[in-house]
Amino acid sequence: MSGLCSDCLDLTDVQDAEKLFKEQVSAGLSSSPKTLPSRFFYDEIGSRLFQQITRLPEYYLTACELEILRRSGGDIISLVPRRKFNLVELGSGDGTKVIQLLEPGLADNRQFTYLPIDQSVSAMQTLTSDLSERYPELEVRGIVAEYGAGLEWIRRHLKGPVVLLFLGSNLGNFPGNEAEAFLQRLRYTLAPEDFLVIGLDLYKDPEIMNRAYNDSHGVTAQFNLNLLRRINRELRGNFDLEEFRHYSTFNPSTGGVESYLLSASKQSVLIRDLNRTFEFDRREPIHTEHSHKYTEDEIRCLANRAGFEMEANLYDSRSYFVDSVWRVPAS
Ligand code: AVI
Repeated sequence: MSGLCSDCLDLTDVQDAEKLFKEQVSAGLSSSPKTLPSRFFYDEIGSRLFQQITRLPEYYLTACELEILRRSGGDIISLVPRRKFNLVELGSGDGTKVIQLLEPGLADNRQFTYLPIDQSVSAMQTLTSDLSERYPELEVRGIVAEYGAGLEWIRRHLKGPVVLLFLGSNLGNFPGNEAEAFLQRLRYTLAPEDFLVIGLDLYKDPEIMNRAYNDSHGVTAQFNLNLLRRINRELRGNFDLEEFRHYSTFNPSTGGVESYLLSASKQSVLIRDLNRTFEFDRREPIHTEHSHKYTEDEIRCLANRAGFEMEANLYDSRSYFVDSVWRVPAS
């Protein structure tokens, strides 16, 4: 554990993270079809590219959620009993969204601590110092950690009611049944009458979804290709980024936008730290991300199965996105 920024707690285990990256790259590129987990997108460069994606006109998700929170941030805060509480955010990013809850909370003289959890030290440093400068009266404590370690810290250390924000359709990137298991973990972290506010992208016209993952500026392509750049840098790989192409498309059978990197030619790639060479056929895919798009039924079912009660569903004006407010039942 190390104190990298004054208002932050750093729970990162660097050795563990490096080991996991190595193991998962090796397993993913040895499997058929080849895969690389999307959780590894977010090194410093990837986190910056993702922030750029959120500002693209085609990537409607962020603008829709911001619209919802601008309108209803104050209502979410008013659901919490009038005593000191904790506003926890998993995967906090640049803070643009949470401001829509912080401002009404502060304006209403509510007592609370804001605890963002994010893997990126630099993103956390920027966020906590920006917020402290802008709102000197705000109590903020950043936690630099993977979701799992961050949640465990929350479960052990926090006293008082919790509102947990899990925004941006981040749940949609969990593979298959891991999403449900993760929601159960969130439920276990929370106490009776705590709230989870979960942002989910809704199933809509595939053309709209396809445009969001194939932006005209090529930022999403760079974001996807950055996985290979990261392997080159951290595991001494020799991927030629010009020899791989970004490909994303909605798949109605899986209910998600599936993203791939396609090999432009038959080629061999050496990853020195793995002591291995991987062979690629022309147009062979590496599956890099599943971005799930939810139906209303799926959302209801997820909430029930994880043991939450659905309190409210907040939609943007086009009903592209929902912030669903779930409560842990009273014991
Ligand atoms: C973070 N996550 C919800 C984004 C998504 O939409 O799946 C990541 C992303 N991938 C491509 N564009 C954005």
